[in-house]
Amino acid sequence: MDLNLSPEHEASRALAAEFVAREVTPHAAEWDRREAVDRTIVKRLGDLGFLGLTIPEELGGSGGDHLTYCLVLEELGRGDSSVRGIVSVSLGLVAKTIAAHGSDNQRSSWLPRLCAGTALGCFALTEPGTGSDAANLETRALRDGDDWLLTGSKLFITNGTWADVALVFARTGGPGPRGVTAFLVETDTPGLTRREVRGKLGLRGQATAELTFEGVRVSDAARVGAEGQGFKIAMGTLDKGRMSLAAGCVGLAQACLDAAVRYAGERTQFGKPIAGHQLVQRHLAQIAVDTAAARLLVWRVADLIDRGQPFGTEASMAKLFASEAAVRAADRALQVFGGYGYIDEYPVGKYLRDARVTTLYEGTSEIQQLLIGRALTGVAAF
Ligand code: COS
Repeated sequence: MDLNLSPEHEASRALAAEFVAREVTPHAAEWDRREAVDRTIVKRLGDLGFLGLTIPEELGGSGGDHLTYCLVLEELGRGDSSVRGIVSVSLGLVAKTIAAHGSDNQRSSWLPRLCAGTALGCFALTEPGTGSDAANLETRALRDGDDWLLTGSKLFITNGTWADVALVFARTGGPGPRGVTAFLVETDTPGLTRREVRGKLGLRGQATAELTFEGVRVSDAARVGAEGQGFKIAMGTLDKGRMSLAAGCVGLAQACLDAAVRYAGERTQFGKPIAGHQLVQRHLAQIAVDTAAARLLVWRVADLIDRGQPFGTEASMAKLFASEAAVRAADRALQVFGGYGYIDEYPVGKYLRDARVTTLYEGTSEIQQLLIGRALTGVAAF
């Protein structure tokens, strides 16, 4: 591939590729049609160590560096974005936050299960009224003796109906980012109800939910980090999450390239395979360049993290470019397929539907551009 990867990196990627070829790709279209991936996939992801990557083994994880994580996420994204999303959220947004900010008790009670795939996590930040403007979230946590009572609503929560634990961001203080605190809430706590969000354009296999909190009581031991630190925890988590999503987008774009090249070799028009038509080759070349460039941007972020360097702006660049590259790749692949791309006999229509959300979630393309712009100029334009 593009860089001289170590044998360990190659082995992790090969393991993920083999798993995807055997257990994901053959089922992806059916999961999409029935709007649910097979839930047993969660345990399989845990058994293979994919839900514990980068979490130290002594905390129940499978170790490995962030490049390994990105290689695996790329392969999962190549197979099915809904499956990739399970890992991005339960590991990338929840387990990693517990590892970084959780108490000893939170780490020992959740990390072994989350990493093994016997429990699943969801990240409850977005609300019906606050998406990009996350610092103004309205879900409240009020003190009641030694406990907290949570009231409010969270929307578009990946893994929401499947999760055993939700990392919830709620307002414990005044307005703005400094009034937000993070809590780990078990999803069977009384007062917490979950509703599946149906009718999505893509990611149909993924469990996406609205969570409603009506006086949900949690003890102070459920608080993650200090009071008022929740927004910083969420933003730090999302920086790495953006890399994970970008890695998935690389896999999606690669899947588009693979499908389009294969089809261009098989489909004949004007007396020759369409691969022999210059304008078709142009589409293939553009997908290939987009995919390779996105991959290198992702690997740069992984390398920065593994060397302990700042990486937030680079993560925004990778997320912005890779998500838009995935949408372009899927659109071009569909163009190569012509009418056959428009029916679900072939996978490219699903790729386009799955790709489309990636410029929206984990920070829209517009938010990424504002973050990059602020880093360049020192001026916040939001
Ligand atoms: N890591 C750690 N701390 C961070 C941080 C990061 N990446 N980004 C911001 N912070 C801190 C800041 O340092 C600041 O701390 P102080 O109060 O000590 O100064 C605080 O958080 C507030 O930061 P900021 O002023 O930048 O917050 P804003 O509300 O102005 O804007 C944006 C933040 C718009 C960038 C943020 O809300 C954002 O990223 N929104 C998109 C949300 C998103 O991705 N949603 C998808 C959810 S998951 S599907």
